[in-house]
Amino acid sequence: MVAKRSIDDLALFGGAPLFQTVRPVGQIYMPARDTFDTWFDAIIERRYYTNHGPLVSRLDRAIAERLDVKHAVSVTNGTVALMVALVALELSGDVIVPAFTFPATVQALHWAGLTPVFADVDSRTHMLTAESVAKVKTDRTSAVLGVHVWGRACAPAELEAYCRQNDLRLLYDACHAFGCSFDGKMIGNFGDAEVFSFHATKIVNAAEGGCITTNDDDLAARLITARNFHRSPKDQSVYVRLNGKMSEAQAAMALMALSQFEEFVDRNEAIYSTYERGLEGTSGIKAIRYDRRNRNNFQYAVFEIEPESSLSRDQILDVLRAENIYARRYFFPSVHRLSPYCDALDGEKRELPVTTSLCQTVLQLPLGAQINPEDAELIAALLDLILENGDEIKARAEATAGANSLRSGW
Ligand code: T4K
Repeated sequence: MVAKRSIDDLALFGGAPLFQTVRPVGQIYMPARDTFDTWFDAIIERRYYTNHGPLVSRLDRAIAERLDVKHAVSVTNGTVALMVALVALELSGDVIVPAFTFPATVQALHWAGLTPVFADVDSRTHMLTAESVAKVKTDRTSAVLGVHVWGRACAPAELEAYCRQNDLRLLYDACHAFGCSFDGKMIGNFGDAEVFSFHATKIVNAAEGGCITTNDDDLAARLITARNFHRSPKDQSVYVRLNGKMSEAQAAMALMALSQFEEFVDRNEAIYSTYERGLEGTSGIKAIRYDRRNRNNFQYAVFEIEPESSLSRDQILDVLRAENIYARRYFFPSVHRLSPYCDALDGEKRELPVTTSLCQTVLQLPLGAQINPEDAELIAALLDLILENGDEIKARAEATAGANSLRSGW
């Protein structure tokens, strides 16, 4: 791999791609093959594959210990974790939620028979604030579902105080935030409950997996029944039923990932810091920084394309993609612009100006097992070249647009 020195070298204009193989967004960390075999051989020897097996119990204990929380309840994935938590919280009516999130956050509310009410997010943190929540709260509001976007905590002190004063439950989607802390306290301890994802693209890779944490004993008891068809002793209840049980195979993968967690975080941080340093002096792009006083998992390298850039975020993505750099727009489109949610909104409620703007400007760079700091250095240098020569790239791309299959139009 050789750094590109001029825009003539860009793959968009016929040069060889910077990378021969794709550099994706997504953690995709896997254990060594022999470690994997050892754990899976043991499952096969036990001949016990699901229904609250020993590895799931061990994982629940390991998570509770690591996050310093009383209860951890593992389930099949992060979306199911949200569904189980919402059912166990026994909510009704409206729940305030950001539209700047993965659709699963909102789909889980919908599934649980609740009405999502969107609040805008803060332009600096990309998350809900007590002020934005207060703007949309009504008598029908029963809870707030905050999202710890990019692994940073979503205003825990502020939102907890607001929810207490207004008699609302507070649930957090912490799918990005495993192993992160805020103000000396691990994420997993905030609100009534918090929900994590162990999808392959997350730092704890169980292929699919998820977990709910809480310090509330009664809620934990309800979570445990809710994930297991919400069975009553005589099987006579009419609750919404759901199979959310995690399998032994998933638990084994999560436990293997936990045993290497610090190593993954260090690796992520080295890549993230390379991007941060490499793009420090580049105009038109801004890093969303991690507060080093907290623990971070550095899963995401998030940048915003600023107004002075002559190329839009989507045009930059096209240039990168031609180089086999699969940077992404997260989240796009925002959930309030997706059907059926947009159909139910009228007038002012459709306007979430910060959310809408972030969806046009946020750029997520590759970070994880398939990237190393040397790749990140090359990607940062390439972005610098792209942003410094935006006008010329745009003019050339527009002139050749007919000959290229450009996604966003130039
Ligand atoms: N709340 C939030 C805030 C979330 O971000 C998510 C999920 C949830 C809730 C729900 O949690 P889960 O129910 O998923 O546990 C991904 C993931 O599927 C999803 O877990 C994640 N968030 C979401 C943000 O992203 P895609 O459609 O973007 O993934 P995909 O297939 O495009 O993969 C990304 C890159 O990783 C690709 O370049 C390919 C590569 N990849 C992917 C997989 C799955 C691999 O190399 N190997 C793999 O096995 O959704």
